[in-house]
Amino acid sequence: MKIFYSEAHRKHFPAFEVFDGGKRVPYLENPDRMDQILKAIHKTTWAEINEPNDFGLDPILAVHDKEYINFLTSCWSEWLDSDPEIASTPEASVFLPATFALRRKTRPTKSLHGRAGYYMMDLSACIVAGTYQAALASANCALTAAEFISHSNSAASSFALCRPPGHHAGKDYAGGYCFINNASVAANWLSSKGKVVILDIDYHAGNGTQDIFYERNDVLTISIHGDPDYEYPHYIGFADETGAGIGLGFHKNFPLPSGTNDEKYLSTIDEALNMIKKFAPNYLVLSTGMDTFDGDPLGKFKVTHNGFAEIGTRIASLGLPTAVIMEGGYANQALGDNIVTLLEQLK
Ligand code: SP5
Ligand code: ZN
Repeated sequence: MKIFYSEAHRKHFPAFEVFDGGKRVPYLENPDRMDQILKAIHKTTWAEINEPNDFGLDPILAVHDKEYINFLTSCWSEWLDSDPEIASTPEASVFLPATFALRRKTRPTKSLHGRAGYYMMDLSACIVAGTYQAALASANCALTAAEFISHSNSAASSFALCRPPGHHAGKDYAGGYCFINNASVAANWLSSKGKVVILDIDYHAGNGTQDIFYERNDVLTISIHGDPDYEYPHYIGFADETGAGIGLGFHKNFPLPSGTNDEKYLSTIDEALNMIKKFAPNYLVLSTGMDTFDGDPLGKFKVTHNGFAEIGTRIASLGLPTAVIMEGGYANQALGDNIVTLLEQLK
């Protein structure tokens, strides 16, 4: 299986994030996640790791707002320029706003903070010097994985080992460790070549992906996740959100209870797969988070290692060209083996 991976993710390693209550904790979405995955991948016989190609900004700007991308490009240097002492103060070693734009009747204002609170949805998408470069390389991994499956005639799969992840990033906002919506950029790129479905199996609702395709009928989006009634991102991912305009009926959320185990999860996968078969897409983009794992520090599901193998088997039974896009998963010790067991079914 072709795997697309860039070392650029190492440039994005904020010292901390902020949890509810204002607690500073070490950034859970860390480079060690990739090292664990690479370690497991190197143990297999079928993996072929490649650098991504550079697609330039056009396919990214086909999904994201230009001013938002401009903000990501320059905010770190603007932050440094705002106070020459900043780089050496541990308290300010990541860039985060402390005021957020409420609802949509707001606008980005000129100041750095006026754009930051507008373009960011929470306190877990910390920006440091290398964030933008890492995010671009991550998007290129997804695009290269999409390009690979578009060229092969059979039901080939590819794996984009993306970091930072993408599914919480919307057209004009970052959040939840995500800056550029890698899966959406890849799916949108593929949509000029055929019908695309994005199936999001990260533990958290794929709010960014939902927003981006909500009014489109050429890309079906499905997300299986912890019910927003108790889980982040809290305000989106409910069962009654099914698309709008011509996109009505082309989005589906499966909010699941805390404690969801393999059996419950797999029966939900089967429902999702039935929807996908009816849609009859040409390509599958699989937003793959491993944070549904029993033991993930951010999740409340109980999916097991064997569960991931079975999820992979059932998804593979669709027989679709599949670009697997890495999203979340924070039980680093188990992360590599979990993703590899899923990939093994799709190779
Ligand atoms: C890509 C991805 O999986 N992003 C997830 C971002 C989740 N951020 C949520 C932060 C809420 C922290 N709540 C702490 C509970 C720890 N027991
Ligand atoms: Zn997640």
